[in-house]
Amino acid sequence: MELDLAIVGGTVVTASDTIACDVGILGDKIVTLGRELKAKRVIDASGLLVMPGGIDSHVHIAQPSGPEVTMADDFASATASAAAGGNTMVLPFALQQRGTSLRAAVEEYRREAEGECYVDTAFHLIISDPTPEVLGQELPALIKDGYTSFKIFMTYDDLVLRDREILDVFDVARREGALVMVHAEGYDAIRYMTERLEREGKTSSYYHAVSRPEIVEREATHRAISHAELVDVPVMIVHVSGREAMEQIRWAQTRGLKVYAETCPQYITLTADDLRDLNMDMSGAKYVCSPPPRDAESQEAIWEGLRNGIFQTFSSDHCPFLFNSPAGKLNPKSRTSFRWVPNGIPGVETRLPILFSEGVVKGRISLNRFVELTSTNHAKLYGLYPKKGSIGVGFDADIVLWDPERKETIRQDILHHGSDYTPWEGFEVTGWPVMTLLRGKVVSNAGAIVGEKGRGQILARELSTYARSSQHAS
Ligand code: DUC
Ligand code: ZN
Ligand code: ZN
Repeated sequence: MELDLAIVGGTVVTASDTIACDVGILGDKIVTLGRELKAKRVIDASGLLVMPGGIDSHVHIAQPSGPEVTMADDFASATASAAAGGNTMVLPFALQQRGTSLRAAVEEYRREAEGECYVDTAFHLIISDPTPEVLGQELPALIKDGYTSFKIFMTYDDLVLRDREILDVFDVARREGALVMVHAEGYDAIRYMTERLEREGKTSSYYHAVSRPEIVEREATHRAISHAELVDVPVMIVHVSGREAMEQIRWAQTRGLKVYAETCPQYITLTADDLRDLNMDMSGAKYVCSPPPRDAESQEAIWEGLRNGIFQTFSSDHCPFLFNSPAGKLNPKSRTSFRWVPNGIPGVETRLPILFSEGVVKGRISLNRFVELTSTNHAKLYGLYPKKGSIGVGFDADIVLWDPERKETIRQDILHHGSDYTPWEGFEVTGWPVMTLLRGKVVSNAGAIVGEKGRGQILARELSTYARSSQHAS
C-alpha cells in the first residue's frame, strides 16, 4: 500500500501516550503509525508535536441574537479561525426560537453552513420551547438523525426553561440517550440583582459581573444536578466559572452521578476587573460573557479542577460580537445598562495556545491531559469517538502540528475571526499551531488558510455511551 501522506520525525501525543513515530495517511484516514514511512508526500515534523486536531464542542456561529444584534462570525470565518487555531472540528448550536419548529431551525442552520466550512462541524440543538410536539416528535427524531446533544438555559428572557420544562426535557434525553448541556445561572436571582443595581445607578459593564455572582451559578448548578438525579439522566454543566459550582459538581461526581463539566479560557485568564471601563470608553463590554470571569482565587480553583478530573472538557464558548458596532457590544442601548450588552467573547482561535501555554508550559497539566481536555473527551462525550479525537489506526487524519517552543503575542491582527477585537490582546504565549490537517489535507499553514471552503463536512453523531442513564452500563 502506498501512503498518500506521511508526517515524519515528530512526537505523536494522544490522551494516553507520547511516542516518537511517523503517521501514515491514506485518503481521509490514519492507516499506520511506524518508523521511516514512505509516501507520495512527506511532511517533516521534526521538533514538532503531532496531536489530534482540537475539537471545540462549544462555539456559537451565526446564532440569532435578538432583533438588533448580529454575531460577528459566519460559518466561513468561524471555521477558518478554528483551523488557524489548530482545530479540526467545531460544534455550534442550532437555536430554536420560541414559537417555532426545532426541525425548521436545524434545516435553516444547515443551509447556512453547507459549502461554507473549512473544518468539520456537527450541531447541538438549543431548546427554548419544549412543546408537546417538540418533545414528542421533533426532538426524538432529530436525535435519531444524529443531533445527539442539546443545550438548555436556566436564564435569559427568550431562552429560560421553568423547572417543570427542564424535567420534561431531561426525560426525553434519558429515554433517547442524548446528552443535555446546561447553562446554569438562575433567572430570578439575576433579574433581582439587575433591577437592584439599575436602581442604584450601577449600570456600567462591570456590574454585569456583580449581577450574576457565583451564588447564582451555584444555585442553578445544584438545581440542575438535583433534577438530573431525579430523572436519572447524565448532564454536562457548561462554562463553569469557579469554585462554588465546582463544589456542587464534585459532590455529585463523588456520589457516582454522571455529571460532567466544561470550563473555558476566560476562567483561567480573565477576572471581573477586566469588565471595568477605562475612562468611560465602554471597553469593559469587550469582556462581558456569562457566567462572568471571577477572580484570581477562582482561577486557581479551575486549575485544580482541570488537574483532578472535575472537568472533562475545555472549550472556548466562542460567541463573537463586534465591539465597535451598533449591532454589537456598542449597540444603542448598551450604554444605558449592562443588561443590553451582548453576552459573549470570541476565542475559538486562542483556546489551544492559552491552555498549552498556561497549562502545559507552566507545568500545571501534562501534554496528555491537554489532548484529553481539548480533543479526545469532546469526541467521546459527543458521539464522535473513535472517528475523531485521537491519533491511531482508523481515526480521521485530523491533526495539528504544534511548535511547543514558539513564542507569540496574541493580537487581533493575526487572528481570522470576524470580531474586531480579542479579549487577549497582548497576551503572551509559548506554543503555537503551525499546521492543521483536516482528513489528510492541509487546511491551515503558518497562519494562512490554504484549505478549500466547503471541504468541512456537517456530521451526524452517534449516541454517546457517556449519555446513558445509570440503568445502562457505560
Ligand atoms: N452562554 C453561552 O454559552 N455562550 C454565550 C452566552 C451565554 O450565555
Ligand atoms: Zn451558556
Ligand atoms: Zn456558549
